[in-house]
Amino acid sequence: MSGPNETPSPKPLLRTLAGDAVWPPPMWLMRQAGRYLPEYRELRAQAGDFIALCTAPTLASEVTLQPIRRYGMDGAILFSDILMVPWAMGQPLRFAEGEGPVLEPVRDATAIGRLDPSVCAANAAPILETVRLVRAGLEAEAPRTTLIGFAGSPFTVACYMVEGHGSRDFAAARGMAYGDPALFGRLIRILIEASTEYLCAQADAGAEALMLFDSWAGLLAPSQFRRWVIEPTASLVRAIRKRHPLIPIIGFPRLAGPMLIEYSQRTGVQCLGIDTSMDLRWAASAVPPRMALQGNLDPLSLVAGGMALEAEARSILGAMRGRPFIFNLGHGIEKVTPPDHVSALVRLVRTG
Ligand code: 1CP
Repeated sequence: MSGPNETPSPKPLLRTLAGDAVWPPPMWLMRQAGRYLPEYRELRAQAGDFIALCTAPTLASEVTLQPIRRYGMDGAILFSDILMVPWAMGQPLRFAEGEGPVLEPVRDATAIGRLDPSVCAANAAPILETVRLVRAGLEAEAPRTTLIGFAGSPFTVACYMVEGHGSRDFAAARGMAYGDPALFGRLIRILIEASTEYLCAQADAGAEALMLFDSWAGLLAPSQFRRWVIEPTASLVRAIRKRHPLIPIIGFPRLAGPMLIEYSQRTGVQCLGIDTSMDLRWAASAVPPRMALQGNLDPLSLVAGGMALEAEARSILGAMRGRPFIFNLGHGIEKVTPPDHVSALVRLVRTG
């Protein structure tokens, strides 16, 4: 972003986040570094487990840069995971093959009392080193690409911390939010503090924009959405802005539906990630006009490729022309995506 006395950034993604309707739109894809890429699978095999990969700066920065080299994306997202925040606060975590993340659940005051938000950024030192290496790599190889740091939003991270694993409904976490809101609120405040330190440290290390993944926001009833998504996100954004007043922040409250309107008005984010289920024209008409939108191609249309992909991508471009927009998926890329389909999509978006 540029202040009154600065020249505008030459980076298309940063210009879009500042409210310019850059066209053709900048693009990147959620989970663009990952198993669908042969070069990732090769490097992953060298690293051992997933946490080892996330905490090995040379390997993690290499993985982050792989899709930039292959496709010239406008955004490079730090290769890490939203669960590295609980890990950095001392909650035992492992990624079981084919099973997803497994944590030792925190469900009572004793377990929550053991979490220390003040050690998060220090324990995340290897991830912050990755940010430095990626930024240096981009300066050298892809000077127009923007480095995006990220964290999970407090609510979504709390879901995994309480549940202990992935879930369709996160009943234990949402149950705690109703049954013992004081305790759930304590966990949320710990996460706001840890995430503030962690995200500010990413910005200090060279992240140029930040994204908050709230993958499970859409599970909440409206009253709960206000209390556990909007208010904590607003506090987190305010706390980051005290130290990094200009850093653009992308909020992604997945499956928020019409609650997107309040989210856009009250959280202070500059850009909204839009999931696949949402009509982009509706989103554009419902939120402030200078607010950038990001999304929302169905990852399965990218698996299919051909005419189906072309029709979906063109419809998104047609709906978004003339407003600040970042082309992306509406959820993470599928493991079975042919890399050539991504090349075809990049060509299509680049011609506007
Ligand atoms: O073994 C492997 O290769 C692990 C697979 C994997 C990968 C590649 C996981 C485990 N995380 C990641 C990377 C990751 N996760 C990134 C990297 C950057 C990129 O986009 O390229 C990011 C931004 C995330 C964010 C993340 N992790 C989210 C939010 C987005 C979303 O997908 O909804 C969530 C919910 C997680 C938790 C998580 N980590 C990994 C898995 C399989 C899951 C989902 C678990 C579940 O709920 O079932």
